[in-house]
Amino acid sequence: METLFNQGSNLAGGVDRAFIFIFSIAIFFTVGITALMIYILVHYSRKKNKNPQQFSGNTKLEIAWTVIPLIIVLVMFYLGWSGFAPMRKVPADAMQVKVIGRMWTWDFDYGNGKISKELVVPYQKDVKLNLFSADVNHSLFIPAFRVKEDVIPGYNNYLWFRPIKKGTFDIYCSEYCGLAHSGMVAKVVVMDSLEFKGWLANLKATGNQPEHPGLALLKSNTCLTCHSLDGSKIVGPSFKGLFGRKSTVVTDAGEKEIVADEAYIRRSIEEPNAEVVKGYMKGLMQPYKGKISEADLNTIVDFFKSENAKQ
Ligand code: HEC
Ligand SMILES: [Cu+2]
Repeated sequence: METLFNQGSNLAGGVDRAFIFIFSIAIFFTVGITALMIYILVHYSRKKNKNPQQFSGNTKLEIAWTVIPLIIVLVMFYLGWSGFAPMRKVPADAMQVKVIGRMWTWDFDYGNGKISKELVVPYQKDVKLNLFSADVNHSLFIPAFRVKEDVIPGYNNYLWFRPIKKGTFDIYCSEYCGLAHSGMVAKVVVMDSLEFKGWLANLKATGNQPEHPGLALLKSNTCLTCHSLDGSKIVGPSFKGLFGRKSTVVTDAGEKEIVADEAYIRRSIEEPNAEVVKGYMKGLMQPYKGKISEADLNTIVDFFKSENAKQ
């Protein structure tokens, strides 16, 4: 069972049991009812039975078709409940990892500023994931572990599991969360606990740095729904490496080469459609002139500068 169904966690068996039972019942009735229908169609056709028969009432039959389905749904309930109940009972000594979902990436925070892009966990150890969202609704889904929980802003959700198989498994976001939702994927890596200790010790502490206020402004002005920070093109060009980047823009007077300096970035925010980056559509980005204060513009430009200095 474990290998046939690729069960990666202690909770997978309970989920599979309920699933296989319900699925088998569904197959049984689909095949059975279809066969019975065909049989009745042929056997009671008008050719063979010229005069229809009338009959009514059959207590045995009625009891049978009430009691049998009742037993079946009660078994379904029992299997469903016994698979689900342990998912909400977290062992007290579980290792805790904070998971932050945001458009469109996952961060796994091991404390002390150690943040990883991959969820790495020790083999056969109970792990509790504390789920937080930095923006909209997401959902953390690890199919091989049969665990899935919503990640909701302002609500502290959690899930737990004990990995029973070493290796690398997929993590998905399974709540539609905007343009690059389908790219919101990560991996969970299960390794020996010694190996895990080494990995954690080597993980550089990069977190706990306060967020740049310019980044906060990009988020609150929804700039990041159209511009990525990681180099991928969404609706507009990526902000990665923006400051100092050379590109071609289309203006009313034709094409020209620009270097994204402070003045250009300001113009691009205040009047984006005067100089349109080649390959992108005019009119998608609304002019922010008058909508963003002078001070905020400075902060945003400063963020782009500081990002550039990091590379
Ligand atoms: C509806 C989608 C959308 C939103 C929201 C949006 N932009 Fe844009 N942005 C674009 C598109 C498309 C382009 C490319 C066309 C152009 O240059 O006008 C662009 C271009 C830019 C450029 C020039 C990039 C380059 O590579 O030269 C900058 C800078 C920029 N946007 C900043 C922002 C900021 C800051 C915000 C939030 C205050 C924002 N954008 C919000 C769609 C958007
Ligand atoms: Cu998501």
